This record gives sequence, C-alpha cells and structure tokens, in this order.
Amino acid sequence: MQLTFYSAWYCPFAQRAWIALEHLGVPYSYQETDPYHKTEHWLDVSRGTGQVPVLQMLHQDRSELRVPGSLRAVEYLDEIAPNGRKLMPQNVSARAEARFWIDHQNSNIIPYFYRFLKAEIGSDAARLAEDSMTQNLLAFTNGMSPEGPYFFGAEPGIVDFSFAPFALRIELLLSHYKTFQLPQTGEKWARYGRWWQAMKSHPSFVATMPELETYTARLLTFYVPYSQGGGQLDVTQIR
Ligand SMILES: N[C@@H](CCC(=O)N[C@@H](CS)C(=O)NCC(=O)O)C(=O)O
Repeated sequence: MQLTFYSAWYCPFAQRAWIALEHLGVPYSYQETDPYHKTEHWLDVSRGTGQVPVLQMLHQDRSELRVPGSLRAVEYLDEIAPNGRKLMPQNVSARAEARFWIDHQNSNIIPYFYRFLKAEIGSDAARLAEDSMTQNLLAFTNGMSPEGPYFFGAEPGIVDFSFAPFALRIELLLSHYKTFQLPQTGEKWARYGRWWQAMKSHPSFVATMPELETYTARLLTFYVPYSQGGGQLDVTQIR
C-alpha cells in the first residue's frame, strides 16, 4: 500500500494525523498542500471538503481510498498500524471516555481558542472566549489520571495527541498576540503543566515540527491575520 498524506505544515488538524503517522510507524509520503486554493484536483482529492488533512491510500490491487478529516484519519491509521501500537485505548469503557474528551476538545476548547485569538484585546468577545477556553481546559485537566504524565497514564494516546497541536498554539499564539498566560497556581494547573511538559518533548510530536529552529517564528507569522480578526471562519463555530 502507498499512502500519501495531504497536509499543510501549519495546520493543527493535519498535525493530529501527522503525529499518528509518526507514532504508529505507518510509512507515508508527505504532500504539502495549499487547501485554500480550491483547484478541481484538490476538491477531488479531498472529496469535496477542500480541507487538509487527507490520507490517500493506493492498494496493490489498484483500489484507492481517501480519508479526509483529522480524527477519521487518526482512527483509520490506528486500525492499520503495522507494529501493534495503538492510540485508542483497548478497554471499551476507556474508549468511550477517550471519545468524550476528544469531543470536549473539539466543541468546548478549540472554537474558544480561535475566538480568543481573533478577538480584540480587552473586548467583551475576548473576555468571554478567554473564560470559556480556560474553564473548559480546566475541565479537561480534571479528567486526567492523577499519576500521568499523559491523559490516561504512563503512555500517550489519542486524547493526548489530538490536543497537543492546540496546546502548542494556545501557549505560543495567545501569549504573543493576546498577552495571555494560563493560570500557574493550584494543583490542577500544575497537572496541566506536567502533561504539557511531557507532551511537548514527545518524539512523535516533535517529528511533526520540521526545522524546529524556525518553526515558532513561522507559525507566529502564519497566524498574523487570525490575530487581527481574519483567517479561517468555520474554526470558531461552536458544534
Ligand atoms: N474538521 C477538520 C478541520 C480541518 C481544517 O480546518 N483544515 C484547514 C487548515 S488548518 C483547511 O484545510 N482549511 C481550508 C478551508 O477551510 O478552505 C478536521 O478535523 O480535519
């Protein structure tokens, strides 16, 4: 099987699939894509979504499969991984928990992060978004195993890797553009800090930030329009 990964280097959703490819050891070829340039070819590859990430698999019998969407991609990779590694927990109750916390990221944290990034400093919109994001991040932290350092314990899984790209952007972009710092005091925030320290140095995550010396500066530049209220629209929608 030949796997092509359609990605954009700056995209946190694509980064979810990218981390899974690295962590699960699935061979792939990386295809940098401008998803905003809606050519006929790109709309066809992405099955009309026009968004990265997309996985394209060409099988030996010449059949083809294209999987658009970050979490669909991660779950697909988890099922085909060659070396027995798994991102989804193996226990059925833990799997239900994992899905709950991923939905929580998507519905209760990520849209507020984008709203905060786009809002004018000091505005009501900024305050509302900041409060919701922070409270919902604390709820996420409350769901973490006490031992850690990862969400469910000693090994990282789908809940950790699907949030890591956003944790990075919360830290980097909101401090730079909105002078925001996550609270540092109390046991709960210390637990979040411990999770993030473990996560940000994990090799499967680091591997998705090529040319690390310039990565931060490049991300800051990419997000300038967002910091001024522009950028992609649908990411602020509450689902
Ligand atoms: N819900 C999608 C979101 C993907 C997404 O928003 N990708 C952005 C880049 S970060 C994109 O391709 N945007 C192009 C567009 O919306 O036209 C997922 O989880 O994969």
